[in-house]
Amino acid sequence: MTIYALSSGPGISGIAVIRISGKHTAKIIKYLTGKEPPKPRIATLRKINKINTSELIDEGLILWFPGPESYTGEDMAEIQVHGSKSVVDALHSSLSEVENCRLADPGEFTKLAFQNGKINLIKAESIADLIASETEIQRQQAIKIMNGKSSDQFNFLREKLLKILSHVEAKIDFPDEDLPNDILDEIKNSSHEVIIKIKKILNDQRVGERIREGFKIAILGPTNAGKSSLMNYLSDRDVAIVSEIAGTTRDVIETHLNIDGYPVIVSDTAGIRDSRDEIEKKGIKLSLKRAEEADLKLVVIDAKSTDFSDILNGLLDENAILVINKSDLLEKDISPKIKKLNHVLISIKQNKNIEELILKIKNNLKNKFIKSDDILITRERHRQHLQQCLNHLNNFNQKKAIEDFDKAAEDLRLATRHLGMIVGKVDVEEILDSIFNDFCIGK
Ligand SMILES: Nc1nc2c(ncn2[C@@H]2O[C@H](COP(=O)(O)OP(=O)(O)O)[C@@H](O)[C@H]2O)c(=O)[nH]1
Ligand SMILES: [Mg+2]
Repeated sequence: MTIYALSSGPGISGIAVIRISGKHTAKIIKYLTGKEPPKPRIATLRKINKINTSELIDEGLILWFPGPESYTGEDMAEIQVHGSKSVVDALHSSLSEVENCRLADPGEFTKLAFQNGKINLIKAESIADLIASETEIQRQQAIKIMNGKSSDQFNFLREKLLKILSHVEAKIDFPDEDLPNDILDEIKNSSHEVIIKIKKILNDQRVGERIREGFKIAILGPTNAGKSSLMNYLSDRDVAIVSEIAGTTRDVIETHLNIDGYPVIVSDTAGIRDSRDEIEKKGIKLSLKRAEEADLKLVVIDAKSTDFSDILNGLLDENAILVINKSDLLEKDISPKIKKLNHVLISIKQNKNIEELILKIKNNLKNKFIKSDDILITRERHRQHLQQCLNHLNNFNQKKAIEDFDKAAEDLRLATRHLGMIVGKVDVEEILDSIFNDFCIGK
């Protein structure tokens, strides 16, 4: 099967790039241009006709990449034409007429690259991350991992485990031979070393995932405190409805922001109060769930409020900032009970003191995103395999007696397998689809 797809972005552009991959690629170029493929990897201007006619679609550059020296490892071509919808449609329609040639699925080019051994799984994921990256810090993380930063580490640990495994298996194959003491020591030291390394990798405060997915800020508090107003202020546009009618916001509203280069997802939530309205109650439940998932909570209250519910009190932990809004309405001091809590007093209406709040948010972000070269995990998938690997290694380490060698070997095999699954060194068909489905078509 030969596949094709628009690889550049949709919409009008100066140039559009259409990729073709598969064994019919050379034949397709011939159909389209009436000529043999040009010299490999040299951009060559050709007239591109509708298939089997001499009706010109456009003039464009053809790049011919004979396999296996191509992105997918198969014969490939990239056709650069003018980036209009009609040109791209005409070319697509011609390609669809070729037998055994079809539109690519999302991520299919990269999936082929993985299946043909051109890239490993981590690299495939990081290509998706690079394409999706919106901020500088996301780009930096994706490119480092694409360059093998984490694959190298995981492969290094896996090699170590394989070496231990070979010693243990030797003991199983030749049970009468005593393993020299230094080899037993080496097994112990090596497995201990791997355990310590993995623990260190896992103990990363999930910075990699936060960078990839965005740092989650939830705006919470009672109705009418100014939560939606704050959301709109932060995002510099009207994303949420602001109204004096309590209970206006019911669904969680999300917006993606770039604060000093840090990717942030802010959610505005329904005001927390006792409500009999079923829909509002559902909204309040969602708010509390957001509060649990958030990396940082902005608990907003009205400066004139005197009571402070248990729910709100429960939200104030080290990952929360208490924001007291509507300072413009204050005639006397805020209630002493609330005043003694660490807080920022603002007025969104009069634009007062909001800079201080933003500074606090930024400092919180900076502390959570502490730059470290030790960050190797960017997805829950990595974390789970690494944790499983660690569990099996711990089991392995607990087996002491010689009779346990068989079982110990099995623990090691499972540990090695989980490390391998991160990089894609074992049969991983079942996890492939979930990874490549995240891509867009043409990648
Ligand atoms: N006086 C005053 N009113 C505000 C301030 N911030 C928001 N409001 C008003 O308070 C009401 C409720 O605001 P909203 O953002 O919808 O609150 P939410 O229910 O917490 O989302 C609206 O009428 C806003 O215009 C402020 O700083 N001072
Ligand atoms: Mg609201």
